[in-house]
Amino acid sequence: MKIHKNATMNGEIHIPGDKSISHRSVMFGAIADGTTVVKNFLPGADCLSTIDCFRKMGVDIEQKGTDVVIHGKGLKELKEPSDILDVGNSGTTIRLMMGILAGCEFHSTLIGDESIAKRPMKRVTGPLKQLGAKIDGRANGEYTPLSIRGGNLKAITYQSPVASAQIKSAVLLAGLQAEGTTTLTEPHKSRDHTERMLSMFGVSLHEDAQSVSIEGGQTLKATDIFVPGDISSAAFFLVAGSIVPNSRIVLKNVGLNKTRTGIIDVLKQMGANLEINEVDAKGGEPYGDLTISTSSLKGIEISGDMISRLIDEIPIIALLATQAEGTTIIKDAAELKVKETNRIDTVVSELKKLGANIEATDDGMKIHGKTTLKGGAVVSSYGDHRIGMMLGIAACITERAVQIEDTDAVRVSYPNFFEHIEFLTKTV
Ligand code: SPQ
Repeated sequence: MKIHKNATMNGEIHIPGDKSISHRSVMFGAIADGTTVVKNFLPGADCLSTIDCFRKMGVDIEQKGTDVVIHGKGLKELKEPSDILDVGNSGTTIRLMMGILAGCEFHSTLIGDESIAKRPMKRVTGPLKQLGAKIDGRANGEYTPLSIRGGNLKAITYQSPVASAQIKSAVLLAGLQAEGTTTLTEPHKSRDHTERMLSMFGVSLHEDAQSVSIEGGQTLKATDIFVPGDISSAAFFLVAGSIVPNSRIVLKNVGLNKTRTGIIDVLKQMGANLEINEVDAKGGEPYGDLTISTSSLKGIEISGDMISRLIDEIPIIALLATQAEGTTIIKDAAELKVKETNRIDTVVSELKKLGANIEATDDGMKIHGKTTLKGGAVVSSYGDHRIGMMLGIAACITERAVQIEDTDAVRVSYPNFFEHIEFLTKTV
């Protein structure tokens, strides 16, 4: 795909449904009793992998675009899959599903694509084994393929070494099926969609600042879910609106859960012209409309507990920082190394090719702005949706055209991303 520099970006778009919430709506609907109706579901490749895996375990799921109906029969009715469960590119699918499978007495095998094969799984298989699940996999359960036979779980108290919603959710979903009360503590609070949605399905949890406890043996009752727009997808157009000259973009119905809004805090600290109009909290998740316009930005430091509130937005924040006066330092973000790609390496290498003054550090990066991005280069997403989209926005401000390889990766979380770029640049 070749993108040419655009003069302005103007208009209003509806950001597709939140990926994290869409995954959970299918998983929890599948293990609940009754019919769960989901609206504004994200029909991205990752969430479709989740649907496919639960269909293989005998769950009747109807999906038409953004409407999904799940006919759940409860946890006990999940069936041993006759085939391998393939999660594609989705870390959320494999890690959360393992938490569910940890309580199921049947056998299953999980695989994913080349990227999943490199991502660490012991962070989840470790605590699940402590609960009593039998799990094996390449490198002693660190990598896929993984095989699991669950059942007979006993509650644990677990101190997670990293703030991760995937670890927390897997442990809670196994804890739901264990004898006793399972408690997980994390260094900083990670996104809390699992806790919010389990409550909507009638499960009671006990939460304080960094811990959450769940009593085993509770059942889920079907409910209706409205999925707000994904703030991680909105982030690309929040940045586009700030850095493309003479722009104003309105983003409708974007999720504003505080565990995810680090990007909004960063934009404000950097001096962006951003208006927030919170609308509602339908389905336990707050959401609202965001209006962003071209801004004069300054560099800042991003570190500590802010990182888990914007971990997936760091690639696009790095681009934002190239257009800010001064230095932006991103630290405490070593988790970036174990995402779909090593996002410290891929962000730094691809932005350098476009002319950015950026350097990698052990746990993040330093970006010196403000730089004119020259472009005129061939760059790649390396199969990572967030890198592909960051490069798509970068190409809107480069002096010369950019050729982006492997743009298909955007299907994972934002299938109509390039259509939205085209729409906004046409409405001038
Ligand atoms: O699902 P996957 O592949 O892990 O997706 C990513 C992403 O960029 O979309 C991470 F690469 O998002 C994760 C996120 O980083 C989704 C997620 C969730 O839904 O629970 C939690 C975060 O991961 P983690 O490891 O911090 O729990």
